[in-house]
Amino acid sequence: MTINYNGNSHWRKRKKRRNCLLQISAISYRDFIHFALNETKSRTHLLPSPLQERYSSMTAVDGQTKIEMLSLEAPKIRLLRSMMIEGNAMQVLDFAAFPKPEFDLPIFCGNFFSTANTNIVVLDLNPLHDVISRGDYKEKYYDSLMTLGLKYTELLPWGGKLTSESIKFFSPIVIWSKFTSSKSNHEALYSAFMEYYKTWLELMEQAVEDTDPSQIMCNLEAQHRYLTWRAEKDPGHQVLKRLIGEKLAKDMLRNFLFSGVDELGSKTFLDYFPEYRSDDGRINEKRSIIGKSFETRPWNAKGEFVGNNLRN
Ligand code: BLA
Repeated sequence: MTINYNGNSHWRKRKKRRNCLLQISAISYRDFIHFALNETKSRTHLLPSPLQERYSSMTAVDGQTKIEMLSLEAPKIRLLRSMMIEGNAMQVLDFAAFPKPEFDLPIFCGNFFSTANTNIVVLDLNPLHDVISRGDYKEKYYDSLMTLGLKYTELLPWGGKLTSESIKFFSPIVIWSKFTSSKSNHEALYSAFMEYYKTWLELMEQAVEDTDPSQIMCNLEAQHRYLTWRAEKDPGHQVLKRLIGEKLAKDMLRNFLFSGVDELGSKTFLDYFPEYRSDDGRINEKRSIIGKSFETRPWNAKGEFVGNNLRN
């Protein structure tokens, strides 16, 4: 009896200590979402999105990983949505704000994938228009944000080679990083998220509606191209497929995460990215045609592109 009791008690203590360690290392992205929603509410009028009814929460096929979704709209925001995944093995946040096409605002992008040890993060105000060929767009939105960018890209250093095609969707202040889980790294990510999101909201508040129909069309097509890219090639696809099956994962990508891909334009993925056409006329399943590039950060402190191996 006594031996048994002692044994159990020892085991209970070990279990408690292990849970405690797990709690310290596992990040929850719930606070990020609360912060973003409160901050948005204080600056604009949020309305529910019609998507909310269909996409709210689900449990993965493992019976324990939870997926929670939120979607809203505002006068200048076509869609503000988040997806949070919380399981024993992973925590994920995909948070995005898509402006209405009357605005040439960047797209807010917070994509964080975490396991007990590793974090893969992209945080950016993704440019709606190409910052390399459109110097005016870079100047309008990013020149004044370089100090902010430099502060956080030092704290959360460049994550190494990535799908080359992705680089055109990123801005000179993108945070692309991979790091081990620690309190200080998670705190740095949380402050970066807060500052980047507040910055995006400020740009949103200042944004003046475009009235020229050709400019609005140009914004619309740029957003549609972005949605088309992500709905087809997002790295989250494989994880979602494992969690909820291919059919639901595809539905989630096209109709929730990148909603608008079937409504904002009629061009197809291959119209925008013809290099992905395979011999049988279908979309090449590879994520990248060019391959991975950019071992180091391809922008200098002024936000000028210095990666020399970008084709197209
Ligand atoms: C990896 N996620 C990556 C990588 C990038 C991104 C650049 C490195 C691999 C690569 O080069 O493709 C993120 N890529 C982006 C983003 C854009 C882009 C944000 O082009 C926007 C234009 N990631 C998620 C979600 C999950 C996720 C929601 O955003 C899970 C549900 C997982 N991302 C994930 C995993 C990896 C990854 C598992 C490592 C495996 C891999 O390289 O594919």
